[in-house]
Amino acid sequence: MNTQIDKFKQVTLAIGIALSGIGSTGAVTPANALTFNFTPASGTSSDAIAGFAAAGNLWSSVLTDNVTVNIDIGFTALSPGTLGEASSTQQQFNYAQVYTALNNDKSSADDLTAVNSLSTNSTFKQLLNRTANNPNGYGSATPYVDNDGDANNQTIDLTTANAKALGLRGNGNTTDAAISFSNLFTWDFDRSNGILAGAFDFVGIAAHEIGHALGFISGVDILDGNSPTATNSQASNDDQFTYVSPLDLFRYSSDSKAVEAIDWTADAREKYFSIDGGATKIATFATGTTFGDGRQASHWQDNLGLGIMDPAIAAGELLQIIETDRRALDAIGWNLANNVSDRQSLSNMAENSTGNTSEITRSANTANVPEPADFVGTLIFAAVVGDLSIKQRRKLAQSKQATVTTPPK
Ligand SMILES: [Ca+2]
Ligand SMILES: [Ca+2]
Ligand SMILES: [Ca+2]
Ligand SMILES: [Ca+2]
Ligand SMILES: [Zn+2]
Repeated sequence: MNTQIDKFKQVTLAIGIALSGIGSTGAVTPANALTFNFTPASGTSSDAIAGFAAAGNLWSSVLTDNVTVNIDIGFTALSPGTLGEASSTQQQFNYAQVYTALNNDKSSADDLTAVNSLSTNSTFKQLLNRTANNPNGYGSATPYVDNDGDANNQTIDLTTANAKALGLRGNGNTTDAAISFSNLFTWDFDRSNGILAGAFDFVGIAAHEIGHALGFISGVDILDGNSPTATNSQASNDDQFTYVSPLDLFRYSSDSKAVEAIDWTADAREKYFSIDGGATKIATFATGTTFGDGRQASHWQDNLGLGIMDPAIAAGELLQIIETDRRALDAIGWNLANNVSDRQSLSNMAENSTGNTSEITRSANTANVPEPADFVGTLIFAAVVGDLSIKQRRKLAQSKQATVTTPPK
């Protein structure tokens, strides 16, 4: 009954500017503050600008890294049926750099567990499928262990905001994400009195998009969108898929756990977030638009109330940042605020006074969920994963220039 929130683009790579800005971060931002620098397109309404600011505040209340995230925002007439568009800027690093950064960034018990689960070699092992050189056959869906140590076993693809949280790049003027909402839909900009039936939670969905920018992404969407289908037989070798995200380092299945590897396959087997090598399942992930459950892998599994990174939402529903979301962001390099549940209850639980964030689910909003007739039929963020042509990415990955490419608008 829910409608899909978005299709999140992972289009742009910024190559070769690692570490250039480090050392200047403390000078421009106050201590322990995650700040958002929103740049509205001309014509963006004051409601929308305020809505983005409120969404940023939801994250600033739970994350404390000295990071400034630059986001271009817009609120305009998009193509019919498109709720909004979003994309992030991403940058690739060697796995060893990311491991070291995660290790240095530890600030919670979860961080300790998470880093302990990671490979201490310069490469990592993954369960993979659908590659041209799958030993089970060209493009085969049968998973295999890829531990050959080549490019996709030693590269991590981070959103630039995530890289900042890990100290892998400094604050700067680079656009970290671009988010546009359609003004052709009915939005509720005010969470303080719940979400109107038939309207969508602007602040919650903006926070969802920001969550992607902060690093809640999976490169499995790249594999899912660039593997052979009935109409396109082209597969690529494993070493082309250098898009494992930090969150993917904690993506497991029972099969991958058995071989002590992360699960980076595109198929519908259950995948889950685990910070202890797959032993403990914190929450399940969506598994892919083409070969998975129909939702982009850069989300929690649909319809289980797993958090703000749920792939779908009903009109009238209030989206919440909950414990699962915070644990994911914590593990990939963000620092959680102390007493985070108290702060959450003040800032994020607008219509619920029971206090404990982790226990608040969609049921709090049941009264506001409209009848099916009120749902908007297609509510899809525009970019399709299939647009993420491997060819384009190859070209970008090979241009090792000290340039930054901003996301297409
Ligand atoms: Ca490989
Ligand atoms: Ca309202
Ligand atoms: Ca952390
Ligand atoms: Ca951090
Ligand atoms: Zn999304």
